[in-house]
Amino acid sequence: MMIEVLTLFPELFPGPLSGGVTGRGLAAGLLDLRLHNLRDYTHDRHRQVDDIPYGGGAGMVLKPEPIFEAVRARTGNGPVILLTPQGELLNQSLVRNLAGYDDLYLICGRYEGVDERVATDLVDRQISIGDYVLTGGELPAMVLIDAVSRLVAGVLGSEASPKDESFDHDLLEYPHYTRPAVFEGHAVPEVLLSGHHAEIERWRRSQAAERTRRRRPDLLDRLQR
Ligand code: 4GX
Repeated sequence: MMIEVLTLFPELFPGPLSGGVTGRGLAAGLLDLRLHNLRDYTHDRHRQVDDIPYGGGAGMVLKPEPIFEAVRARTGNGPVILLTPQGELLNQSLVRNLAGYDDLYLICGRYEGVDERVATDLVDRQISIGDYVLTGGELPAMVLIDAVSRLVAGVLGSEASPKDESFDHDLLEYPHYTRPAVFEGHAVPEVLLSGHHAEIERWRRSQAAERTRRRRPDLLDRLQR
């Protein structure tokens, strides 16, 4: 899968994506991360990417022309995505959908944001990684790339399958334990040491259901709809 990123700070990439599963995906060429510096799509002497907002107010807004020019120069034909708190919330079902494309084009905004015509007339989707305010779209882009990458065939090794995990059945994960059987006086639940696979399965299901009910009742509400 090819993932292109348009940003004022290409040097932030691959950043944390260089380690672990994503790092191996990149090294193996299963993921092809291509960075584009927004400033390279300006033509004036000052390479200006931002301007003051019409109507006044604090802060600067990214100009439309360099962003439009960059996107029009792309080679891929998958969705163009703007990372923004105004977007739809990223969740595992959206991640699965995005993982189905051969390529993605991610636009990272800075400052107060981007000219609204980027949102209305250029991008295919606007995506938010959560209801909090960051300083730019680069960390959200990395979050999206990480989540999508691990679903790309071959990226996640055989050490873990994306099958029986949290959210794939709309529940939180059951608790995991490893050795020692007693740590600082805290024992591993007996059932896990029993070797009764059917009972273990039943216990895990009930733990997953109970912690979802307690911690994330919103996930269960969504299931009922
Ligand atoms: N999930 N931010 C983007 C600038 C901006 C604002 C509006 C485009 C339109 C965020 C998030 C996030 C802060 C990234 C504002 N760019 N992005 N940036 N949460 O907080 O995605």
